[in-house]
Amino acid sequence: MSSLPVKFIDVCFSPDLIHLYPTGDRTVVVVDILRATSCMVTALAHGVTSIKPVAHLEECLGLKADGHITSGERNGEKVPGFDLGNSPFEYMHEELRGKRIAFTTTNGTQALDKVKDAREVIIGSFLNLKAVANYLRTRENHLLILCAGWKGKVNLEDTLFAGALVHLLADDFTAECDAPSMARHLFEQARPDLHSFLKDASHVKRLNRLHIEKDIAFCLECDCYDVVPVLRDGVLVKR
Ligand code: 3SL
Repeated sequence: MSSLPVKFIDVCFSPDLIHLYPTGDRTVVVVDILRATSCMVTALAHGVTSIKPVAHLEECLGLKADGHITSGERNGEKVPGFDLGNSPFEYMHEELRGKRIAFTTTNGTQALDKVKDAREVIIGSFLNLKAVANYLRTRENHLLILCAGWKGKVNLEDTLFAGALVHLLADDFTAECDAPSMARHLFEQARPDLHSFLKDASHVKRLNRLHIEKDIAFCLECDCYDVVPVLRDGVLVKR
């Protein structure tokens, strides 16, 4: 009787810890629930052709000359001179269909930059949770979930997503250290009402000051889109 090879799963709670994790043999799921990866998933689901994640503002602005829509934020707010900010609702507009976006954010695109040489990079959010889990079941690679956090610090919402994904993949992957079960326990506690669980989360408070409660509610909705963004040649496209 032949047994299937073991596939390992791990969770990195902050991009500042990424040096502890091998990525050359893994699929890395980058997650920034509020709001970068939720926006990326929404944009591709609504017909944007591609998203080029960039770490720096100047590089992003420079891509305008090349026909890109410039988008993103710093500290939650739209950058002066950019076409779009970082609300998922901005990425639902019909006129973005077929367009290429250049995207830079405080944490999400920085996290992506740190794993750009991984075997495979995909984008996760609650909006495409099941689609991501279904895709990962078909892959032979080991798995790392990278939480974008906030400026190197751990956050609750990305950890909850990691826990939700660990929960869905429990029969398919084997945990490598304690991080997956920590995230899963937290998710199981939060699961009955993610929104209430997160009401005192630091980034929720930060975003509430910008009066974007509806973004938070939307980013916590599960399985709105059957889309898995994958990084190909430095650009995110629909798989
Ligand atoms: O840090 C990021 O990448 C952003 O998603 C942060 S914010 O939600 O736009 O403030």
